Amino acid sequence: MAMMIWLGMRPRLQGAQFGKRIMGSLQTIKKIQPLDPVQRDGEDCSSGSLRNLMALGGFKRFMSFGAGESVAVQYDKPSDQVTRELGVKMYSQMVTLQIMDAIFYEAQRQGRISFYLTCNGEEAINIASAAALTNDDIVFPQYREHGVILWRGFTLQEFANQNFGNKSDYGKGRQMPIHYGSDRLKYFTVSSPIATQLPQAVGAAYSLKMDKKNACSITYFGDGGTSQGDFHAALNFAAVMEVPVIFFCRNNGWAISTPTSEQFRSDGAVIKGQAYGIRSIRIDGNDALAVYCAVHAAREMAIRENRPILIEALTYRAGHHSTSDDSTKYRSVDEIEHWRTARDPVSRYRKWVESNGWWNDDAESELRNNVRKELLQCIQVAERSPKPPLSELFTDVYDTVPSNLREQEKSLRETIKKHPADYPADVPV
Ligand SMILES: Cc1ncc(C[n+]2csc(CCOP(=O)(O)OP(=O)(O)O)c2C)c(N)n1
Ligand SMILES: [Mg+2]
Repeated sequence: MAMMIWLGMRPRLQGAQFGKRIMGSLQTIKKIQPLDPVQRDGEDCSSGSLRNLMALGGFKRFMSFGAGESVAVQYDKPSDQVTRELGVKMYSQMVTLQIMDAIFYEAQRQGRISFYLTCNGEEAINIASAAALTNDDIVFPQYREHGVILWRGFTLQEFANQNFGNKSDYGKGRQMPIHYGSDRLKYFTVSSPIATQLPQAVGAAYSLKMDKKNACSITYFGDGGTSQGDFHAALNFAAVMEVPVIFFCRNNGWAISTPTSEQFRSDGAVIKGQAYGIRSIRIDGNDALAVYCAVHAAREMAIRENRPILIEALTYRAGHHSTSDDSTKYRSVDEIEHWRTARDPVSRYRKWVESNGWWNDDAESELRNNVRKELLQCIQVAERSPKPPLSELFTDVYDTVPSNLREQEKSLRETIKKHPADYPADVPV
């Protein structure tokens, strides 16, 4: 790859020696900033300080380092890798994601759906990482990655059906909104308990390896997810079993109202990957091109070398945690505003697309109008569509419904008969 330079380094180079070795060995690595905690000896390297570094524009693209060997990645000309067609598609999907988030959020506020959660501020992570995968790769999401399934072809109607829990929802209305999933798109259904998806992704990667498939699995999780036992078990298994899995950590600074500084004392997630012997990369998650290049490179390494890769993307949760949260109660409005404007990944990426002559204001308003129109139409259809019947509440777990579930169904029907006003009138009993 002309634009990407990989450096295999000897282990345990410290501080300035480490930096010199990189700089000395290849003149082209000029843009890499000292991100590595080893290089920033003596400084406070909590993820909070890295975040400040990022806010100050402290690093341009990304740099990575791994256990036992250090690997540096840089690209000078992203346009070599991101063609016009791909670049414009990525931008269009980021805009679609923004519009979708804004409209579904409003629909919840109007009481039309029970819950919603946006990925505001993380659009680059969502779309650019998805763009770097192939459709054979298997995705294990947390819940703030609906742009990944959007990229894979989940339609606006499918999103609306899930959020309205109607009879066309693949989960048959048994889950809260935003619990998307699709067999067709190799996207495992969102499951709310944090980090359960990580060991599952490792198991799937192991099966891909056994079957000698040219594919990897990828699992997304937040900074909060790294405090779960499942995170540690998954990393250890993946390292020892040498499986092609990408651990994608969205370090957005918050786990609901808990800032990263109160979640852990390590230097973010990247160091945890290293501790398990996993090659780990830290990137600027608000830089779509960096995300794309990192996932593209990680995928190649994971599959070619049968090894796990961890990517920690530094970003900021620019929205509330969900519609059940008001984040102004625990963080300043100025901080949120800064990230929503000056650090917005979508307008930042737009600048690059525009600078290539691929986009303009007319294209922007046409896209926004079309997506808005289509989504409102899908919402109308989803809202009018019948709900799944009550009997579906008890199916799909067991091959034959066991007696205790049959009893529960009977008891539920009797209760509904006694108190019909307390049950939704639009669910066929
Ligand atoms: C095992 C478990 N514990 C607690 C929760 C409640 N919970 C839901 S989301 C969340 C925060 C997760 O934060 P993070 O992983 O950083 O993801 P983010 O919301 O920032 O994208 C918590 C604690 C849960 N769903 N599962
Ligand atoms: Mg978080």
